[in-house]
Amino acid sequence: MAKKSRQIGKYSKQAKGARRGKKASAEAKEKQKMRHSYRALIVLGLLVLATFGFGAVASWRSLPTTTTALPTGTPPAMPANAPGKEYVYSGSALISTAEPFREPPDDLAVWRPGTGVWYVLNSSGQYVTYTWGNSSDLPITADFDGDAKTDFCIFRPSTGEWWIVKSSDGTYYTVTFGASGDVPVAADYDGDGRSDQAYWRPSNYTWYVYKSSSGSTATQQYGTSGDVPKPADFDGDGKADYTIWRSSSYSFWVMKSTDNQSMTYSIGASGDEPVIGDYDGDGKADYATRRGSDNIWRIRYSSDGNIYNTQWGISSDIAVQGRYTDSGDGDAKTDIAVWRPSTGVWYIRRSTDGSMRASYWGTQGDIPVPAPWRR
Ligand SMILES: [Ca+2]
Ligand SMILES: [Ca+2]
Ligand SMILES: [Ca+2]
Ligand SMILES: [Ca+2]
Repeated sequence: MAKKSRQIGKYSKQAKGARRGKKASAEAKEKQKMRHSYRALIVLGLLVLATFGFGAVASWRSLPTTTTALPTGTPPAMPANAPGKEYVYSGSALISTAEPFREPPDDLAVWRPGTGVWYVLNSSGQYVTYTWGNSSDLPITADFDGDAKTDFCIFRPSTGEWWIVKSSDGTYYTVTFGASGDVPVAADYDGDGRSDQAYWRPSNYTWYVYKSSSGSTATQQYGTSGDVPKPADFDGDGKADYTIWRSSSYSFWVMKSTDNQSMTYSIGASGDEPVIGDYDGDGKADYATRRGSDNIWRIRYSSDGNIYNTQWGISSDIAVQGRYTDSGDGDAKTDIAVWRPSTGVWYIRRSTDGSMRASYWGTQGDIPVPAPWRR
């Protein structure tokens, strides 16, 4: 019976189809349309999945890899400036801060790119460690909250982000200022006692400064292709001057913050390295170079205009000139100093009497970050 029924059914369908040939053709078209609709739906679904999937992967890939949680909100208000201080910079490093009662010296410190750990040694022989940043970041030594203590900070070249831990209260914030390829040149350009986020763009030789005093951005084209930005206060007004080192003519070019006039000074020879500091302690940065072949530091004192040559270190050393202090050296002058990566030893030439202080701190692969950490 069942077989017969199916046969009948088949027959019936065929008969029905024969009777309604035109309608069957229309139905087939309708079914085809539906199949197309289903396919369209499936394709749309796949597209949606792909979009969300890619978005998830993209956002996962763009997550920062610092060891702390993502920051939220806008940077908090900065504390008021402490007046009456004078700041001297070497590159982005604050090398001297004059205060009414105490002048903070530079502490020995290194940053370890592999782990992102900062190791800061203070003058009492105590040390602190802090994990901040990863291997592709650049360590920055600057005082953004103006408490005369250096803040833990990294600049992320891939995104132009500054990740800053304020020494005043331990909180952190990020600022996006700059882009891939820019050179960070943090310093106090407006002279309010707080470092400003700043970068120099090699493609257009332009300085971009996010002024801490006003929150506005200053731009200034200064320099040319191949130059190296090294901001420092050459005219001694407490404001960093746009400064570049031109190795092709072994010359410094400075745009003075006092009158925006440019001045230049040639010292050394091709291949020399700029080692700006305030070696005579008069509050003005001095032109200085270091040569790898003879390890001679050539320093022009701003106070008397003379050039003083001092041999110090070996060519594989890293220059870490700064104002270090110990029992035998407590003046305001920058000390000639090198850090030896192979041994982790700092060789500091005391500005007071030219004697040597040797201190072990750091290991091969570290980046020296001496600054007034005061921890
Ligand atoms: Ca600070
Ligand atoms: Ca400032
Ligand atoms: Ca200046
Ligand atoms: Ca000087």
